[in-house]
Formats: sequence, structure tokens, C-alpha cells
Amino acid sequence: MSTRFPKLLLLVGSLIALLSLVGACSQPAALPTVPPGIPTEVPLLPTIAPPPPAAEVKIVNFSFQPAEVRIKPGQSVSWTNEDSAQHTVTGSGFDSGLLSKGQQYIHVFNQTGTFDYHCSVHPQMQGKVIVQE
Ligand SMILES: [Cu+2]
Repeated sequence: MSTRFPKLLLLVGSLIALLSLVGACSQPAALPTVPPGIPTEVPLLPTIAPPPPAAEVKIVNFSFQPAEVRIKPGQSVSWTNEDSAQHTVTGSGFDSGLLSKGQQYIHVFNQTGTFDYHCSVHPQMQGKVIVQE
């Protein structure tokens, strides 16, 4: 009996030591390992969403502002109608259709060149996209 007690004490002691060790190991894992605000998921594939437009044109007071923008091939231009009147962005190979107030049209230009466009409702409204390397 006198020899079992120290063994039992040793067993309990080592059990407590083991439990505190497990507790010490599992506790940091319960804490957030990534600071908030940093994305925890890294996409494996490149994101499908296109990059933001390289140039932004506003349609204001029956005009394209700015009337001329320069971008590189593969980049896009966005047009946002801020007039109450409907307008279009119509060029060779691209056409927004009627844009109401607040509507946006984005077109990607993959080839170099100068692309004139106009509004099909108001042909005096004209603009130009210059695509060059
Ligand atoms: Cu127009």
C-alpha cells in the first residue's frame, strides 16, 4: 500500500502534466491564426473577374468625357451614362445599346488602333479610344 501511493501520485502527476501540455498545445490553435482583414482563402486559379477598366468615360451633358482615352491592348473602357437622356456607345465592332441614367457599359479592346465611336441617338456625340502598346 505504501508503495502504490507514490506510483499513483506519479501517475496522477504525469497525467496532469500531460493534460496541461495538451492544453498548452491546443490553446494557440483555438486563437485566430490570421489577423482579421487578411483573406484566409487563397484562390488556386486566377480570378475569373476581369480587371477594372483602364479608362472611365462619363456621358454627361450629351458628351463623352473625356472624349478621348488611351489604353493598352487587352484593357477595357467603361462608359457610364450620367444624363437623364438615353445614349449609346456605338463604334466599329461594339455597341452598348441604349444606356439609361446610371447604366454602365464596358468593352475590352484587344487590338491596337484608333476606335471612333458615337451615340446612335445623337450622332454629334463623338469619342475616341486609342489602343496602343
Ligand atoms: Cu446620346
